[in-house]
Amino acid sequence: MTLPNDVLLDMYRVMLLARRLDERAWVLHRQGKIAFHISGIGQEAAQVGAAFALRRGHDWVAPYYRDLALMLALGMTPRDFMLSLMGKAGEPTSGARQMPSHWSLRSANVVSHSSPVATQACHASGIGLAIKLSGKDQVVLTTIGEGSTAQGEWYEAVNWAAVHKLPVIFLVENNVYAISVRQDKQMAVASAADKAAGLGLPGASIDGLDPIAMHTAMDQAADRARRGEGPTLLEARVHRLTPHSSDDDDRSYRTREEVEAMKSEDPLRMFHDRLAQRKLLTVAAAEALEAQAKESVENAVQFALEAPYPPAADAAFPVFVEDVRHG
Ligand SMILES: Cc1ncc(C[n+]2csc(CCOP(=O)(O)OP(=O)(O)O)c2C)c(N)n1
Repeated sequence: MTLPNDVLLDMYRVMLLARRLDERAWVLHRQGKIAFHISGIGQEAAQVGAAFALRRGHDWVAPYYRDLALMLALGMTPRDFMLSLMGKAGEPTSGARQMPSHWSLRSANVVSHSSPVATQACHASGIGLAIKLSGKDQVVLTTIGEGSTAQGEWYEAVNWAAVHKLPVIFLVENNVYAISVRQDKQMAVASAADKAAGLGLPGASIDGLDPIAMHTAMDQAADRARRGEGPTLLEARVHRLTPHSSDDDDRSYRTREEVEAMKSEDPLRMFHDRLAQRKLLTVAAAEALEAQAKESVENAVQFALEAPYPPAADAAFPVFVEDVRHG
């Protein structure tokens, strides 16, 4: 499928916005204005390609913490993100009750995930079963890092979806590291997609630095799911261009040369160059998008800095229910 020019430009716009927001979050962390950040820099193309292949607002999504670009593509705003980073009142992902980047967005059927990795895959298969039982034509996308595909929950979720032909797309964003642990210490196969063979569903490994390739693979997987043919396992090969999180120093487990080599394949810059070569993105248009992204990021930062914290009296609600009735 050939994507229209305005869609390609919109993909670039979202990737750029995600990058600038993410970079700003690192600065806020270094300034002591936020406590924690977990970054998606380097994974934007895979996420945006995937999101744009969904019927946004109709399909369901059970994402993982690195999915800032995916969430923006689904309609989350920079203000929502900044409020959640700062734990301010009105932040939509958890009402400031858990760490940032646990996501949730009602308007796009995005369900929040738990901190134990891989549990979102079980949520996705459960939602897939509900969709199948109700006869709707929705699909569920769930994303995960390759290290987390070693978890029992992930195998159970994929197995269940394959057995019952549920409309789920399992997308593995393979950035080679699970914090400090390289892929060859996480799995005995070359690609996370190879795991599909033993579980009875199709699997494919995609260049996750290319949003168009990603979109094509996702589109086919979504069609398959809507036809009732069941789940697909996709691996997007991506780079993690930052440390695992703001609490991590990646100099202890990877060389600067390795990171620099990855930066030479920056998906944002590569997509920019591709669109420019095809004369879809002029210098003026690229500058305008930069200015827009910057303005929207600074506006969100200012808004969140000035926003109040939630009242302390609300801290336990609805975490603990005070009035429990039995029978
Ligand atoms: C069940 C469980 N074990 C350990 C952790 C701590 N933890 C958080 S992220 C992470 C690494 C996950 O790596 P991967 O799945 O490859 O995703 P990436 O962070 O590389 O995108 C670990 C071990 C956790 N949150 N949950």
